[in-house]
Amino acid sequence: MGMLGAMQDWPLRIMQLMDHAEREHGDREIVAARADGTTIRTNWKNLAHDARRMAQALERLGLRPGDRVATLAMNHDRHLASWFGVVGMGGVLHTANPRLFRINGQVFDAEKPSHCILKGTTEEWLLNNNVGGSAWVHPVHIHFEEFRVLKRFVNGVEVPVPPLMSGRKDVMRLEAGQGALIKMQFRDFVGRYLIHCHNMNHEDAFMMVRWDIVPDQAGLLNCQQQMAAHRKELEARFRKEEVS
Ligand SMILES: [Cu+2]
Repeated sequence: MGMLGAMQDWPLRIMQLMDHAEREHGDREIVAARADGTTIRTNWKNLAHDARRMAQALERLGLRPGDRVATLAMNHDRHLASWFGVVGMGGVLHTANPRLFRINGQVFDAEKPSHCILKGTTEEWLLNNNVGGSAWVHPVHIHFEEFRVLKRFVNGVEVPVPPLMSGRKDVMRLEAGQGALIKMQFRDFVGRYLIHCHNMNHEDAFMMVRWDIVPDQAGLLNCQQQMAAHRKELEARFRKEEVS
């Protein structure tokens, strides 16, 4: 027996989003601010045109489908055009970002843990969106196991946990100035896990931390040694950056 679902019978590809936007919303305005302070006003029709030019330019440069293209750009119209341009010619896009985020003063390193946990324990973590002058919302996502929200804060003052937030969660949405005390249990598994911001531009710039669950005291000691080495390395790197 077969059944027709409500899903489309064609694969949803990135370029179909672009085609749809051009066809159905061609005049819809796109406003972008560039780093030099200028404001650019364009629309989906022009953007689709720019993306095709970008794809052709990449092909002329000798790029072939499957080749990787990295972009170094902020969130403006040219970057948007290059997203669709790269994907349109069959390339694989990597949005490289030189301005890496830090969490607790550390940049992300996939090879080293930034926090060590002994299996079978429970921990309370304080999540704080307290970057001065920033209005960004960070949907903080934690891998491994769902947590419970024990307390919520706005600018350091405790506020009630609303009913919607009292269940088990794996994302904590934090607006500027908001914080949360959460509780997690580390029961069945050991290994490497992540906590990261789910805003795509933030996770692309590595707003994330690796944390490990280890099986025993020997594992904990080993993990802590790696963590200390990581911190030392970062300190040396930042000192070098400040000097140069
Ligand atoms: Cu974020």
